[in-house]
Amino acid sequence: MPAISLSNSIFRSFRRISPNQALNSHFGLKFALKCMFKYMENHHSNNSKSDSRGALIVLEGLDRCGKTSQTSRLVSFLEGLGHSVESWRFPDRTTGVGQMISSYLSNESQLDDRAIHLLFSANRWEKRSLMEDKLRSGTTLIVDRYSYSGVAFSSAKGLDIEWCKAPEIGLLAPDVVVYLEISPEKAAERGGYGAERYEKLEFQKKVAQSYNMLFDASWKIVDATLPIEDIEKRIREIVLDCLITCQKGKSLSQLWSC
Ligand code: Z5A
Ligand code: MG
Repeated sequence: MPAISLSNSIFRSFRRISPNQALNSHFGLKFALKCMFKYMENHHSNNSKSDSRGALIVLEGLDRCGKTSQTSRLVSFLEGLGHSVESWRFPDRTTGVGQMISSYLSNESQLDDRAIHLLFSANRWEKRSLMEDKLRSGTTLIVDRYSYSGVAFSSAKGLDIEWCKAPEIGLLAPDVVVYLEISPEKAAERGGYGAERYEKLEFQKKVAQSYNMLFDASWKIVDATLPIEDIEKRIREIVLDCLITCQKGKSLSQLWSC
């Protein structure tokens, strides 16, 4: 497909050139990418048999690793390229279930560990069909925390990891999980700890160990201690490659296959 070859050669050339050249060619590159995405989106809407779709991108990591900052930067970047994209986050505190979760996180209510785990999962299930509709209609979703947070935080409390995964089975599997890696100590130095239930150094250490048990082939590890702009650049590369694969018709799959 010509648009795919175009994109591949754009990325190859972009990797070969110096930062100054990249800066100078920034607008040309942006324009080329914009044309490519428009071509692929039009191709999709003109061909009802096409399996082209948006990508499901998840950002994960410890508290304060930079997920929310990078989510909004990435969404702006993709919007600027003319791509159809939405920013999502879990927990989604706007729903009835989300409000129960929010009250628990802010220590206004108490719940059994298993009950809150299932609420977090239900909060994802209530958005599942909308998520699938959006992806199939060509919209890319950038999701700030997902099932991995659910399993990592609950298993860090001592719940069995397989029990934690069970209610997530059948949710859509991300095309890429960007894991922003930072030590709990470094993350704590960024400040802002203390307001919510899980924001304690000792607990975050256990969460980090739990995350380590969840790595699979869909994960890309990014050093979250780099300057924000460097992380942003790395995430863009990962995500643009992934968008192309999804536009080519990669099929949707479900958790929890690994
Ligand atoms: N939870 C759960 O138990 N089960 C589940 O299923 C789910 C979640 C989905 C709420 O999450 C809690 O719910 C969470 C897990 C649990 N508890 N904890 N802990 P949340 O997503 O609502 O938490 P949050 O408060 O929005 O975000 P966060 O995770 O704490 O932070 P972040 O989004 O990763 O980071 P940030 O807000 O982008 O940045 C934090 C600060 O660092 C900020 O001042 C930035 O300017 C700074 N920053 C960011 N990047 C950098 C770099 N590269 N260098 C220096 N400084 C930086
Ligand atoms: Mg956040």
